[in-house]
Amino acid sequence: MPPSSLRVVYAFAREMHPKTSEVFIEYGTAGFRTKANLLEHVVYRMGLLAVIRSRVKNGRTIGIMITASHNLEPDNGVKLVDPDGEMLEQSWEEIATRLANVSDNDLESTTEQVIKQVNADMSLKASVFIGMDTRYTSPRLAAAAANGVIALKGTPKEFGIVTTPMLHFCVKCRNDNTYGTPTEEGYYEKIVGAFKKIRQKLTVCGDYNTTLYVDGANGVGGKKLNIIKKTLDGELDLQLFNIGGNGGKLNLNCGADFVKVSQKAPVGIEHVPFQRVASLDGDGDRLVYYYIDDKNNMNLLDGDRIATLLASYIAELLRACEASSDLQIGLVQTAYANGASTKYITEDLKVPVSCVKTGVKHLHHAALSYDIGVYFEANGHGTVVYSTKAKEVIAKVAQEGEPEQRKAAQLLQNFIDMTNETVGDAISDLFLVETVLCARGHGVKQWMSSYADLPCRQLKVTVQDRNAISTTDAERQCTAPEGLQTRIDELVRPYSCGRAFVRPSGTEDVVRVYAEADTQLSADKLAAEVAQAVYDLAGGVGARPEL
Ligand code: G16
Repeated sequence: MPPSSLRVVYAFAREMHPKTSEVFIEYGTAGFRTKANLLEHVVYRMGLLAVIRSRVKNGRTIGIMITASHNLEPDNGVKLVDPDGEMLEQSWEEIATRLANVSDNDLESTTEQVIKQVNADMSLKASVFIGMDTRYTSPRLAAAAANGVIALKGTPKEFGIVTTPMLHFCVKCRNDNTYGTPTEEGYYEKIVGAFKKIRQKLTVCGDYNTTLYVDGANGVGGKKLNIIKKTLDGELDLQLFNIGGNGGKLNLNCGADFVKVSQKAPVGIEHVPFQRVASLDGDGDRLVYYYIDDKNNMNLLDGDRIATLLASYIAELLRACEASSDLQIGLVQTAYANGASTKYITEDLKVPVSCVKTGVKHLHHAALSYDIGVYFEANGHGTVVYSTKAKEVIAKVAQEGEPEQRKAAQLLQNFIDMTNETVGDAISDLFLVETVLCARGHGVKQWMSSYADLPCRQLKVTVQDRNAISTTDAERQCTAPEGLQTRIDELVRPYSCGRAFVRPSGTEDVVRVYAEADTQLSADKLAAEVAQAVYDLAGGVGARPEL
């Protein structure tokens, strides 16, 4: 593409997707996220960037997902997906931020600079897959992304409404046809197909029952499960709630984030004591479970629980294959992981744990250092990644092992097929969890009994500039503003099993506060005290948090 053709980049921008806001926007934890009306020019520019990225990757397909995931309806967002279905390489986030913030007048020259900087061969073909969630602002933004792709003579392919993990899956399949077929149907075929295969090998027993309630957060995940439900041949009886309709609003008082953060049951769900409920988030990339007990208490089974459940089952199958000494399994968490889960993983499961910064991109990267890496954020965002070596060892046992070993290895192969290895995926994770519970004949009580969570509380504080907060040590220590960490240390000291940290959110304009302690009362009090310290020392706005 000759440089003169870049003029069209400006023409499209000025005529169709002008930059109308001076608000600086940054590529954060999961791409750009803000009020939807501030995003059109940003998304258009990400269309341009996706084409450049595709050319740098020799014409391999790049993904653009229009979603603000767990955020409420007025927000929206955009993120890029790399050829292997992973999040955009981190070194490109600065480029994305630069391109998103230049004026329309400087867009052509900045695009040219970026092309030179990354050494993109603009004569190559470029392919970009575009997906969107159910927000009413998403179609307009998806069109802006497609225009960005067209402006640089790339080929956009629109997938319409899909879950975020489905788009990641399709991008991966398009670039690696051994992984699956790059369509929504291809996704069902692989993930749901593997679930059905594995269920035929298991007998429903013990306290496991096949009825599962689902909170769809009024987003895309519930809608897709409604399609899947009809194909399950009775292996799992999905009772779907909050799947849009009935005036339910996206992520409002429902969905995985609400359930995890508020530690309350979502609205819109019938309560039956000890009934398993799976709660998805708005774009279907997070999953937590909960149940209400006979005393009407809410019991949360979050990302830490899912991680331990999956890791222990995989370890069990590896032992049955007699492959556990050949393959190193490891677990990756963030600072939000409940202290009790980390203790259980290291002391009982004897699986090594690493702690990294919030953001699936960081967890995914760390998990790749193990032969089998299980990663989950406590908020329910995670998956399992298997190295080529792991897949080869398991395949060999499935072919050549003794009968019992072969059986375990074949189960493990189905388990791998059921896993969306590209990114955290609520639907795939739901099938993985249901498989383990069914294989063990466990209901929620047994699942819950593996360890006792330390009571915890999360709060949000609004400050003038959340970037005034800096952190280190996987966000467990605060380095700025001065004095805040010393204050947090003083506040934590009197509490038994006390722990607290603060960090700026990368998806909302807030500072997040996390605290845990030996009782719920103490965790709540500690969180409120730390929130006050943030407010006082980091420029709080609005009402001061109350104790
Ligand atoms: C995104 C990220 C997650 C992260 C969450 C909250 O989730 O993908 O890794 O934990 O945001 O991030 P923060 O605390 O920085 O706001 P989602 O489900 O919203 O895409």
